[in-house]
Amino acid sequence: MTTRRLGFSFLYFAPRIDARHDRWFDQLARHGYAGAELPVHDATDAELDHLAAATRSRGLGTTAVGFTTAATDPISPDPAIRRAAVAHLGRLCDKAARLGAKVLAGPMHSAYGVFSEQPPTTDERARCVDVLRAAGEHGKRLGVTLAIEPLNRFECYFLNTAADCSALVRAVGHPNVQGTLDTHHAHIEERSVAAAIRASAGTLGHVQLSENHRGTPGTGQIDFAAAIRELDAIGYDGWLVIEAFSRQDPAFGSALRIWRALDDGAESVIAAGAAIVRSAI
Ligand SMILES: [Mn+2]
Repeated sequence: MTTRRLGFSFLYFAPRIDARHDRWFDQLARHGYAGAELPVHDATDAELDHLAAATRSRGLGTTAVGFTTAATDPISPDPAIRRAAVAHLGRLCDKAARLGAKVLAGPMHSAYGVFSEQPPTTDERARCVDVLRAAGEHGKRLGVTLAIEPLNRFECYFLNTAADCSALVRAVGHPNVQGTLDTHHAHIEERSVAAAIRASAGTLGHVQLSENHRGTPGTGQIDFAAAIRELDAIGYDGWLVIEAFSRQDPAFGSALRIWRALDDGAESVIAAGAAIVRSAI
C-alpha cells in the first residue's frame, strides 16, 4: 500500500485564510491529517509567512491552490493577457514556495467561469501548452509542481475530462506540470471516477476527494473506497485532499453556487474525511 498523505482544503472556510483559522490546524493534527491545502491567489506575504509557521509548528505540510481569471487567461488570443498569465502563474508558484508547498493545484489552464460559448479550439490548446510550459519552468526553479485541474462543464469549457487533462499535460511535456483529479468534477463528466483515474495514470500530480454535492464526504454518491483502490492501482502516491465547500464565507459560497447547508460544521467534515481515507484499506 502506498502512503496516503491526507490534506484538507481551507477553501471550505474562505478564499483567503489568516490567523483566525489557526484553530483548524489543531483539528487537522488531532484527526491525523498530514497537511492543509491553502488558497494563495490573494494571500499576502505576511499571511503566507504566518500560515507556513502555523502549519509547520503543528507538524503539518501544505499544498497550495490557485486559479486564473479573464485578466490572466492562458488561452486568450491576446498575447499581453497570455504574458500576464505566465506572470500570474509564476507569482502563484512563488506564493506556494513561500508556504513551503511543493504542489500548486487548481484550474490554471483557462479563466475560471469564462465561456466562449464554443468548444475548445486547437489554437486555445496550443496557447495553453506554451503558457503552462513557461510556468512549469518557473515552478521547477522553486521546486513547485503545477497540478492543473479539469472542471465540470458548468464552471469551464476548456478542460472537462481526465483524458483531455492527461493529453494536455503530455503535450506540455514538463515535469513540473501535472494534472489534478477532483472526484466532484469526475462524477459529473466521466463514465466512472475509476475510469477517470485510470485515464490519469502517469500524469496525475494531485487528488481532491469531494462529494457530488460538495458537502460532508461519505454522505453523497461518490464511492471513495473505489477511488482510493484505483489510485493505489495506478501507483499514485501524492496528496489526497478532502475538499468540501460551505457558506461560511457567504460571498465565496455564492460564487461556488452553494445555496444550502451541506454539513454539520467544519469539525464534522474534517472527521468524516479522515474516517473515509483511514477506512479505505
Ligand atoms: Mn477541486
